Amino acid sequence: MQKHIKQNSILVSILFLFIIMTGCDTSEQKSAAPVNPMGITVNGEMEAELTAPPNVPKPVGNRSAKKLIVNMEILEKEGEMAEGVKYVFWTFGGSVPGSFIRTRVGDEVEFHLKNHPDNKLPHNIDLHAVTGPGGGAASSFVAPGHEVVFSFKVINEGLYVYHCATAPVGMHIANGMYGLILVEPEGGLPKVDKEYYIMQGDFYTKGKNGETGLQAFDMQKGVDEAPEYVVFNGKVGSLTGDNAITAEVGQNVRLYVGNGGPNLISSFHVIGEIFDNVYIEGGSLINKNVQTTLIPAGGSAIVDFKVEVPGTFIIVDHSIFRTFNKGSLGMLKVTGEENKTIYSGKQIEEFTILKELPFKPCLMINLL
Ligand SMILES: [Cu+2]
Repeated sequence: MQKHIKQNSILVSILFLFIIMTGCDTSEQKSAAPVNPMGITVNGEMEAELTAPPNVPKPVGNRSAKKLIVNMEILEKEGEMAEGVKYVFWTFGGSVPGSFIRTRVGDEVEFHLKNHPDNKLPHNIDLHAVTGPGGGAASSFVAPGHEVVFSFKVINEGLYVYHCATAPVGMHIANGMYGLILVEPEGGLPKVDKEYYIMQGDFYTKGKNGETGLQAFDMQKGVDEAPEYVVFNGKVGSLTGDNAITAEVGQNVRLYVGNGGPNLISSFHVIGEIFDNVYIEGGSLINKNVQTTLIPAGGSAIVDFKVEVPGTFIIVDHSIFRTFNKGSLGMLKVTGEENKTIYSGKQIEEFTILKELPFKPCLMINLL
């Protein structure tokens, strides 16, 4: 009898513990439960701010979900690929990459896509942020002089590529028809001091790299994946000299980086910096302390880093011939106080006269 009572009391204790533990689990799950985007109701409407690279629109911050009107016009226009090299770019909003679109999860986007009357070809848009067949492509095919309207609910946060998906798709993308749409989470991304928009693309001209004059698109080079130019923001030098992006020592910098392709994968790197955070492939997973991040064609990454010392930091595709021979070179210029502890600069420059060698006494070898 006593044995039974003892067994029962042990069972009751175990059951009690189980109930407490189960109760704890339930409350934790409740507090960590993600917001269902489909349950977010929109509150009013606004027109989306659109920006040309390297600029991005203002952060969404704490604004509520809205009906967000995007007015975008496709323009086929002649521009400069490199000094003296002209090219007819096909653009979303007049720039390569196209206008940056900034939304938040739960927004209902009403997309107005116009094809300028002076354009020669029909186009459309496939937004990777859209959940639906073709990412909007099937609903957005538009002839020159016409406008189409379609709408979508923004369900997944992240940084997404958009591009033209009209045949031949490779040609439309290769002519510059791509850009980025950012979907911020509820309450927005963590604040930083400076934000920029950079997108890589590979270009296929009839003439070899550097051949001047108006260059036509070369379909065979596109098929062969053998670009003459690999550039950031649509041209050689888009982010160098006076076009360099800037920051001050102590600031946190965020780069929204995309890769339009159409063919190449980018090994994105900033020489002399380490990315504190990388939102891998533009999604929600954050990797820390990254030197080079891989960005697939039709993909993206968000990189954050604090700039600690002044100087010019070179932005590259670390498939390095592309940088020094095909154009994928940008600059981040940082101004402010030196910090000799973090980086000393050149400390010693020694010279040795090698008297024993049959050189003239004035010949010196720099040991550094
Ligand atoms: Cu197109």
